[in-house]
Formats: sequence, C-alpha cells, structure tokens
Amino acid sequence: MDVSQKVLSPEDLSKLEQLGNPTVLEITERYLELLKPRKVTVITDDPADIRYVRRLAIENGEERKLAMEGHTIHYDSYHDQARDKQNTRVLVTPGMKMSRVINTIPREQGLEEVLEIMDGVMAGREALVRFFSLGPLDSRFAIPAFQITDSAYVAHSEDILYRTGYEQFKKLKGSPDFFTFIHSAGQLDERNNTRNIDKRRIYIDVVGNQVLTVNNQYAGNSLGLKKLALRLAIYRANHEDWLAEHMFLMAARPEGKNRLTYFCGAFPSACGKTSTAMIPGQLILGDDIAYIRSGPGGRAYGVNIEQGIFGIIMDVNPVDDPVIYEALTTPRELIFSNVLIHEDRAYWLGMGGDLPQEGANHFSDCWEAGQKDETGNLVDPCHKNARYTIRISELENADPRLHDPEGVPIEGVIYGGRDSDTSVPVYQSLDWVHGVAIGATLESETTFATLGKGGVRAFSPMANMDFLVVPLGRYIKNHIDFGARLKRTPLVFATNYFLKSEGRFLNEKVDKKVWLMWMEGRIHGEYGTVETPIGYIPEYEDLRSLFRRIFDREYSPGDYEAQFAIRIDKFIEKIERMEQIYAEEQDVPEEFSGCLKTLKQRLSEARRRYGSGVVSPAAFAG
Ligand code: SPV
Ligand code: MN
Repeated sequence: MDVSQKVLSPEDLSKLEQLGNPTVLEITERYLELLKPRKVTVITDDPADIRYVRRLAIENGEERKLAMEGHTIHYDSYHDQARDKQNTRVLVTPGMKMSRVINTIPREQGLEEVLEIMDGVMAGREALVRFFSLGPLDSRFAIPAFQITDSAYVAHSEDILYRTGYEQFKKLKGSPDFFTFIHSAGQLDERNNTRNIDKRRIYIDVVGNQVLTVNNQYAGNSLGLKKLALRLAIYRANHEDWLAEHMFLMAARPEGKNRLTYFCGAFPSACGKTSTAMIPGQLILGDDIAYIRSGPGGRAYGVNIEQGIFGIIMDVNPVDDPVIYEALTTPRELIFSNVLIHEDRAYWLGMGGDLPQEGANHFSDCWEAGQKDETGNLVDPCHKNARYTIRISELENADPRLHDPEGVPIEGVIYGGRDSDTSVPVYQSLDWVHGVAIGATLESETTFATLGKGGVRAFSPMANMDFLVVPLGRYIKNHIDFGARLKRTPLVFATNYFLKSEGRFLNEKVDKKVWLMWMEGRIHGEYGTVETPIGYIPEYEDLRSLFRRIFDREYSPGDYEAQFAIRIDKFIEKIERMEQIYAEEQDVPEEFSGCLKTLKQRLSEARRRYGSGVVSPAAFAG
C-alpha cells in the first residue's frame, strides 16, 4: 500500500483495512496511483462522514447554499447537461456480442485511452472513497458498489439517491463480487464546471465489472450508481435469470378496498413515467431503476435500487405535481441542478408564474433574458433537463416497503409510449409473451414540433435501448423466459396518455388514474374486457363508473368510441416498422416474431371483416 499510505491518513487507511477485502485495497491502490489526488478521504456509513461530504460540496464550490434550509444549487457545464451517448462506450472483447445501437470499443484500446486521460487527473484534488448498496441492505437483490470520485457533488448526490453500504462491504467477507466506479470531474473552470468536455469519456467494462468516467459532472454521466451501474446490471441479469430494468415501482391503492397492488413500468423519457409513479393517492417506491427476480410463490418481486429521485424539474407545478412541488418548496436536504437562481431562490420552466429575467443559470452567473451562447442560440432561463435530487422518504406518498429486502410482489407491468395516432389509452396484453412484445415495440414521438421534427418515432424496447449492453434478441428472450418460469405471471398493460384527434389530446392528464384503477381491478378479476385484435380493452360501463367515482365526471359513449376505436391500419404500420427493425437483429426469439405475426393476422382479419381501417370497439363487444 505505498501510494495509499502517502495520501491516506492512518484513520482513513484503517477504515479501508477494516473491510477485510483485498480486492478493495488492490483497486484503491491501483487507481490512486493513476489518478494522483492530493488527499483521499474514506467515507463510511457514519453520519459524521456523510456530513463531511455535504460540507465539502459547499466548500469546494460544486454546490451553493440557497435561502431555503437544506437546499443547494449545482451547475453542470453548459455542454454537459445530459447523457453523452457519443462518448459512452462499452469495452468489448473478441466475440462479445452487443446490441447494434450501442457504441463499442475494443477493451484493450478503450482502457488504454481512458486510463491515459485519467493519468494524474486528480492532481491537487481530494478523492472520496465511497461504499454503497444498489438495492436494500441485506437483500439477495442487492449489488455492492464501490466508488472513487473527486466530485463532492457526485458523492453528495449518491448519498441522497442510494443506500450507503460500508457495513455491507464488511459482510462480503473479502469477496470481489461488487461493481467499481471511478470518476473524475477533471479540471474545473471558475464556475467549478468541467473544463475539458472534449475529453469526456464514459467507458463501461462489463468484463471487469467497472465503469471509468471522466471529464463530466452531469449525474447521468458521472454518478456510478445510476445509468452506469444499470448497464453493468443489465449485462449480469441477462447472463443470469433476472431482470435489470429502467422501470418505476409503485403501489396502487384503490379507495375503499383494503389492498395494495404493485406495478412496475417502463416509459421512454417524457411519456409520463414519473407522473404515473406519482399518481395522487397512490404510493411511490421508485421512479427509475428496478431489479426484478422471481421469489416466494413463483411470483415476480422487485426492488428499487435507489432511494431517491433525480427528476426532471420542468413543468413541476402545484397543479400537475402537487406532492413534488411541495417537497421542492419547503426546507429539506435537496440539490437543484441547472435551474435559474435569483436572490437565492430556485426557478424553473413550467413552475407556474413568471420567471425572473436575470439570475444565475447553467450558462452564466449573470444571465439575463435575451443572452446568446457562443453559437448565437438564445439561452433559456433554465435548462429543459434541469433536475432535482431528493430522497423518496421526503415525499408524503413514499411506500413504507422501500427498504424491504424481500422486495415487493409485482402484479402488473405497464408499458407506456407517446403516441398520437395508433394505440388506445389502456389495454391488457393477451398473455405474457404478447406483453413482452408490447414492451419490445415501445416507441415515443419526439416533441420538437417547432423544429419540424414532431411525430418522429423513437424506438426503445422497454425504454432501455440506451443501456442495452447485450444483443436485443437476447434481452427479449430473457424477458420471455423470466415470465415462463413464474408460477404467477404479472398481467401486462399498455398505456398511451397522448392520443390525439384533430390536434387535440383526447384525454386529460389526470385520466391516468382511471386507467391505473382499471388495471388494478383487472388484476383482482373485477372488470370484464372486450377482446380486440390488439388485446383486451375496458368495457364502457366500467370506465363510466370509474370516471364518475374518481372525478365525478361524465364519461360519454362518444368519449369511449373516440378513445378506444381500434386503429387497424396504424397498428399494422407499427408492426411493419417493428418487423423491419427486428429483421436486422440476430437471434430474435421465435415466440416474439410469431407474436407479431399473429397480431398482424388478427388485425388483417378485422380489416377484412369490418372493411375499415378504424373499427369501433362496439364491433368487438359481445
Ligand atoms: C434518464 O434520462 O432516463 C434519467 C436521467 O433518468 S439520467 O440520469 O440522465 O439517466
Ligand atoms: Mn431514467
């Protein structure tokens, strides 16, 4: 331990040694020698250590205190405001197969490149050594995570978002079975933002169970435990027998019925994922990443590997997101990132009311309305991907089973997309394989209407496309096989909150609560269905009484007709788009291709029988 002895105090060194884990010592020594920090601090689960990190983020200028007690602001570089897909690469060894859309680089070459960038990158800086648990403590779901970072903001965010795991590492009894994350924000500018964005690299080493990431601060690039760990977990899950998913977990709690029904759900960005997990009156367990395994009774169980939310702040307002809005505007520990700060208060797009015309933001400490960036683009008051970082336990609708090591029994899976013209607001799949097919054909329409790109459909199976470090065919097969092994398979549903007619949404934002309650009732055998070529849709009378009970609103036969008409031609077009995409993939499971074929046959038959591209739900009833 030559290097470690030089940069670690005897107390810090002893904290490492007490873990009794030679791999932790070896990795620490190796990376400290490379990164060359001035000082290294080892953080345990002790609240005094955790407070140290929080204080350091303020002292080193990565965060600044705001007027409200516990609130801080952090800025990422103007050019580091979202996940960097281009510079995120998976290190591959000869013969290793990946999904087609994933950037790869030969392992030796990638390691050489990133290790060179990392050589001496922490000179003059303090490194923090951290231990976390991806998942509840003492749980068979959990994966221990080891992090070295020179960003106190990253370490502080991880304290809010993840469970600390120093004691968990002791329980490893020396085993090398954990994920490792090495991060450096690199050289910082006068705003404490990453300077060398051109040398930003995020290299995923599935063979070494490690991720090396450098010259970034945006959490989706920097935080080891978020999307970097998701990729390692997807690789592992798909070589074992479980699922690592980009999914929320929530409990539906129907009024007057003494029960909780757990759902997981995958929605591509901006399709209503967090708002579904946060439907008023229900309980949230997680909003981003779930590990799912089979458990007692042959059922699927899930855990949130996080304990916090790194949420998009745009449009969080008292009407649409009352619970989050309240949490963001009252004293508690939370980090705002990339919002507008005026007189030590946070402002963001869509919060309701006018925004100040000047302040500090992701571009400048003295932004004012009309300011342009170096390429002549007008700088928004606040970035569209500006976020908040908060613990779920701070929310009044937090599920008490968040930390249950056994997980929660999943009875329903929801796949949601943004789709203006094809699918109905809610339907149930014909069976598990069809449910997998619904997830595997998820699309979302882009919303950049002003750039003339509105309605472009982005394909993202299970909303997991960006993180698929295995071939798509293998991923889908893992899903199919997972369900086949269960004794009680969850029901699978599709939702679409964005159906339009003549440019107008056919539903109100709050209607998702009705769809949720219908799905919940289906799980308990309470509602009938109409079998259509695409799957089972609700019966009119059930929706009518749900709308009346929940919103005291009249739901007319005309509403039902407009929303639940089966758009046969549009569905056939969608299936054909999918057949084209999957034709390019290898080892696509036959069950899946067969399912698409059957769906197309069912649709074509209905087309023939009813002689129309759009068929009323009434045609399929009775
Ligand atoms: C997402 O983009 O899906 C997020 C935020 O949850 S990030 O951390 O950037 O992945
Ligand atoms: Mn996400």
